[in-house]
Amino acid sequence: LRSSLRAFSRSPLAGKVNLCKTSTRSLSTNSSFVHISDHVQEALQSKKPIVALETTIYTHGFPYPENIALASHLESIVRTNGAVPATIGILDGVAHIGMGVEEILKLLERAGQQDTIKVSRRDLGYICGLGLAGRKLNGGTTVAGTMVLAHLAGIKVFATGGLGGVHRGAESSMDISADLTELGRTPVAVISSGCKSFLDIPRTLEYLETEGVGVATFADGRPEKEVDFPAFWSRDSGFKSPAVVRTEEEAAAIIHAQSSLGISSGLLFANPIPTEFSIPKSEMDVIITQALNEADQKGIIGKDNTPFILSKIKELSSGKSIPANRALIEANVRRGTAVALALAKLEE
Ligand code: PSU
Ligand code: MN
Repeated sequence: LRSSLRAFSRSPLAGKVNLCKTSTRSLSTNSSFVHISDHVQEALQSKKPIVALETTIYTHGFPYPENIALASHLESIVRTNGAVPATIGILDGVAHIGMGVEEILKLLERAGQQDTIKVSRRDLGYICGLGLAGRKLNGGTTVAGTMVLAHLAGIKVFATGGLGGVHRGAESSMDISADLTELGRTPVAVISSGCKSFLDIPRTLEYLETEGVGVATFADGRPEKEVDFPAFWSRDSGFKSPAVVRTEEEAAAIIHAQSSLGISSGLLFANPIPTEFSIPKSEMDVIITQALNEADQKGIIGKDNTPFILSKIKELSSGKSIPANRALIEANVRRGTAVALALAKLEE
């Protein structure tokens, strides 16, 4: 092993690998495609804890102007708990890591408009390339898109609401969110409330296992055997979590271990919705079935499927799901911030 490592260190690849490693902390802000804000750059340099935040939830989830209130509230949760927020999104064909207030306003006020696109991994080259060519589009980044950009900047912790997953009927539609493959290939830890039960939760867990993604749910005092992988509005999904963590320190230690071991896949930490906001699964199931039927009848597939179902659910629950949605995102951001703080301590 030692001699092969020595041989490797002399090979031309070695320099490149090193370059890659160090460049994550010194990526130029002057790229035509990526802009890392001053506040995020400063935090990276001084090794302050940073929490990445996505923008598809604002452009394709919450309507304007509620999305603005949520965005600024989430940033303030990160700040008041001692970390630096990095809201990530695309403006005029440039990927912004750490958006400022004006930039957030500019992206979010065009939520729901045709020219504000939902940007997953596959769309990043497209939207940034078009920007260079003079067609300047804006976009909200999904979990996958946000992970790619967070990793580019060297950010390891990312908090959001819900994760994409394997859709019901995926055995014929093949609709599996790119969030899952992204978790398989990009070393960023995502804190979310699991995924919505309009998805196929057991198959989502199987897929994550195949992709080599560590999935652990916060126990919140429950005995390990009773901890389900959460289903967004409901704390329980009927499916056990593959692993359990008790504290944010444990989560941070896992991130640190995985990074020290050189494992390049991501991690998923599931944080069940606060009990007082939890909506019983039976209640949500009725609404979800109706939303799924409608999407099916209307033939809504591909990237439009998730936003369509989400807005249908909102409509059918007559807005009841909104406070729950907001509460769980806030709880995830709080937890994500605590994980980032604990990780920064380990990395001192
Ligand atoms: N699930 C939610 N809320 C969301 C999303 C998913 O409960 O806002 C968004 C996230 O940005 C996620 C994306 O990454 O949808 C997944 O979309 P798709 O299934 O098309 O990959
Ligand atoms: Mn999909």
